[in-house]
Amino acid sequence: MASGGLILGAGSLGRLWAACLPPGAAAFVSRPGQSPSLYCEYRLQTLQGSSVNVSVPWQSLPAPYTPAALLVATKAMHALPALKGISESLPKSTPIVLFQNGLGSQQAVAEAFPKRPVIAATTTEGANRPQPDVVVHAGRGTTWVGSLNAAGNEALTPVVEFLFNSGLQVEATADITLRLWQKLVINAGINPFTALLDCPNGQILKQPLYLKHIDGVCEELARLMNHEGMLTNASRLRADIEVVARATTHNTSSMRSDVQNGRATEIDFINGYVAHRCEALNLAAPVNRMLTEQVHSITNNH
Ligand code: NAD
Ligand code: KPL
Repeated sequence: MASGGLILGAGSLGRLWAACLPPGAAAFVSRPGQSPSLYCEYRLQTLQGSSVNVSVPWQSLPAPYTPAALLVATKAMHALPALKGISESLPKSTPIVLFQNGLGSQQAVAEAFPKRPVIAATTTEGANRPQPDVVVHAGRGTTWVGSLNAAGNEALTPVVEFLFNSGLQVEATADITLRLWQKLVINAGINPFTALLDCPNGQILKQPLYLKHIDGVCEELARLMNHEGMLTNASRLRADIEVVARATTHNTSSMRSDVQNGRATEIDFINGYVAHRCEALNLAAPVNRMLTEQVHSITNNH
């Protein structure tokens, strides 16, 4: 394990990466006070439908080696608090690789740790956890990886080489912010509607709530993206959203799943981020604000 990596967050995505990396290449960071079981044991249901037993060590910090990377696989609202809880025990040279959807959490981490290598990843791999000890690899995708600060630039190639060992498709990018925005657009146009309508992704497309508000969502997104230097327009964004809604027509979105399971959603980092950024810039964002409030009203995460 001299060059092994660590994973913070043993949920669906963290368990997918841990299962795909070679045995011994990754360990989960144990929480302070966690009961000392040596291994996290679960089954991975592969894309081909087979079931594989996986055993990943729990590692308390500081680790007895310098980790190759720390993959942060918590939800967006937990990334910064989780990192603050362990940063004293993590070598300053270890790259922090952020896998959160949406925007806002990555910038908060980069600001909190300006001297550490901070890298963001955005993935279209799909994983879910129907039972505590089962992870389903639900869809193959691509993981884009790019640095968020100067220290991250130097760490990018070794991090990409580390992630390559998983056999998942990994691509380095010089503009991770654009990739994060592209994913945010898809999530902003699908997730709140699936949560509010309690339906699979494809079913939103004919629903009055979606038809009434999707152009407003996209106009606000396009205005903000143009302001931030990304040339786009609302009809292009709507087309992108609808391609993904159709391609994932039977999927339950992560936000619908969070609502169904009584968990906090990532709405504040998706439509809420758009509303907040627009308001700070004196750009109107009433539709993204309304969707954010509506999702808050059906959950408890105000
Ligand atoms: P998840 O809720 O299944 O897993 C998050 C895990 O983090 C949980 O096990 C939680 O207990 C753990 N956690 C929270 N705080 C912690 C702490 N302080 N220390 C250690 N562990 C802590 O979520 P997920 O589906 O794995 O998603 C993680 C992130 O990846 C989200 O931002 C999500 O949007 C993004 N993402 C997920 C997928 C996917 O297919 N699951 C795909 C793309 C992006
Ligand atoms: O990323 C997703 C999510 O559920 O969060 C989409 C693309 C909407 C697929 O379900």
